[in-house]
Amino acid sequence: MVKKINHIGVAVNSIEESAPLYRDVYGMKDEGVEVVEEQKVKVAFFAVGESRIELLEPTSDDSPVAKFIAKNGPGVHHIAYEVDDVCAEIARLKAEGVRLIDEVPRCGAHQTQIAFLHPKSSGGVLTEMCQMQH
Ligand code: CMX
Repeated sequence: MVKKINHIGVAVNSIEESAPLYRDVYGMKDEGVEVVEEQKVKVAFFAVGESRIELLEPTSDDSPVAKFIAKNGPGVHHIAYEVDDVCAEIARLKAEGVRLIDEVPRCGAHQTQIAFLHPKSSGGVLTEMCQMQH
């Protein structure tokens, strides 16, 4: 079952241009930048209590985030829920009839294992299940 909101993903054109709002104006702790090659994004995390805002900058024109920005402009892109066992959770959700984007978890930022649910079967919200590596 889901434990908490691990992060909220926000699509941006440029982390460099967007970071000052989160770091300097909102005063959130900057947890650094990482490139997630597999997802074709550069990400920056800003801590908010136990959760984070994840800024997502596309690293190529065929990145899912580039497609999202082209269609909607920058803005909230997904919600990520933390789970103890992502494989068990997606098996459970599949059995509940939820449509999965990732049938097998893949590597996310900060050494996480992640799997996305399709927004068409999660109330129009792109949803990520995320397992921390311990
Ligand atoms: N939130 C809500 N709905 C979304 C969405 C989003 N982020 N992205 C797409 N959609 C909707 C579209 O609006 C569209 O709806 P309509 O048919 O009603 O217009 C539908 O989903 C299909 O969207 P599309 O623009 O045609 O795009 P694709 O089907 O090619 O891809 C998706 C959509 C969700 C399958 C794809 O973006 C995906 O696989 N995402 C998961 C991976 C990802 O987003 N990685 C980046 C973040 C990585 C990280 O956090 O590390």
